[in-house]
Parts: sequence; C-alpha cells; structure tokens
Amino acid sequence: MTPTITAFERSPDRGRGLARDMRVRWALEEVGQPYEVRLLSFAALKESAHLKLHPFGQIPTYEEGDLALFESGAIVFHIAERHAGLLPADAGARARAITWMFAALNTVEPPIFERTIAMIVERDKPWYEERLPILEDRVRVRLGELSNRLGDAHWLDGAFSAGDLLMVTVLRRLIGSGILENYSNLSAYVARGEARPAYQRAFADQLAVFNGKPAAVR
Ligand code: GTB
Repeated sequence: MTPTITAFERSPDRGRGLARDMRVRWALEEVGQPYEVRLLSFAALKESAHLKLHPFGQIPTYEEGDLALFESGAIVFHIAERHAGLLPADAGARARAITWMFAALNTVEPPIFERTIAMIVERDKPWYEERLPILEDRVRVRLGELSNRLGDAHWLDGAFSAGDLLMVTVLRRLIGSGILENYSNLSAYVARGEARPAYQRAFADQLAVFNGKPAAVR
C-alpha cells in the first residue's frame, strides 16, 4: 500500500528542506518506498480533518491503510522497522542506531530549535541580544560533544542508519549560522548525508512543491 504523508503547501523555508517532512521523504527514498504527498495550508493544519490525524495540527503525518502516525521520529522509526536499509540487523547495533535517533531528537535538536525560535519570535525583545549568545553556547556544547564522538568516522555507529538520517536533518538547521562551520567533521558529515542519492531525490521533490513544478516521475 502506498503511504501518504503531509507537507506544507508553501513551506516558509522556501524549499530549503528544513521542514520535518524532509526527514520522512528521505527515509522513504532510502528504503525505495514510493509515497504520495498531501499538501496543506496553514489553515488546513488546524481544521478537524487534519486534527484527527495530528493532535497538534502539524506536519508531517503518515497514513498507510488504517494506520495514521504523527511525529517525524516515530514515522522514520516505523519506516526503518518495516524496510531494510535504515536499521542494522544485529540486535546490539540496531539498539545503538535507535539510541542515536533519540539523541538526535531529544538531545541535539532542542537547543538548535530553541535558538531558531528565539531568532524568529524574540528578535525585537529587550533581552534578545543577551539571550542569543547563551542559546548559541548551548548549541556549541552539544556540537562539541557530538564532534568528539564522531571523530573521523563517516557515520555515528558503523553503517549509515536512521540515527544518521535524523542527526543530519537536525544539524542542517544550522547551515549558514557560522556555528556548524566551526566543526569541520560535522560539516563534512552533513555534506555526506546530503550527497546520498535518496537525500537528493527527497530534496528535489520538496523543492518542486515550493517552485510549483511537478515532482519527478520515477
Ligand atoms: N515534533 C514534531 C515532529 O517531529 O513531527 C514537530 C512537527 C513540527 O514542528 N511541524 C511544523 C509544523 O507543522 C513544521 S516542521 N508547524 C506548523 C504549526 O505548528 O502550526 C518545523 C519547521 C517549520 C518551518 C521551517 N522553516 O521554514 O525553516 C523549519 C521547520
């Protein structure tokens, strides 16, 4: 059965692949699972039809027959569990890859997201100039730790996994910030993820939505 995901009809990132449908698209491309996309306006996110699928009125969602999921991490995990290619077969390696999925979403993404939100909604507040360096320091602490662990390795734990997929999408939020660029191994890690053919296809498809061009037929 072909799954359907939801994405922004008009992403505020202008097709830079920063919205969280990108990680789901990428996972589906990695495992070779075709999918359909239902595009939603901001108003439609908060309408009852969508709220039945997503209690918080957000994208992405994932529908496959009777199954409806929300939360990009849970969706990527579901895809990785049902298809080969995103989680190792060995039980220990699989548990470690899942650990990296949680680390990406629970430990690395929060300080990055907090910085982004502050830059969007607090820019005109009197505390902004004082608060931003504090938030950026928290990001640097996490990146330093992650950089130390990655070292010269290509991926976080052996072969590319769903943990890397999520971590790369989380770190991409910092491209151009001048922060990520201080960690050359992390910049190279992100570039390695972006160079994967599955990533390229997913990126082109979400960009085609923004450009109003039809997605490639495969
Ligand atoms: N924890 C949830 C998950 O991982 O699925 C969070 C989902 C989420 O934040 N969805 C956002 C959304 O639907 C889109 S991705 N927001 C609308 C709303 O809450 O009303 C977040 C996002 C949005 C835009 C950019 N951008 O333009 O750069 C980047 C990321």
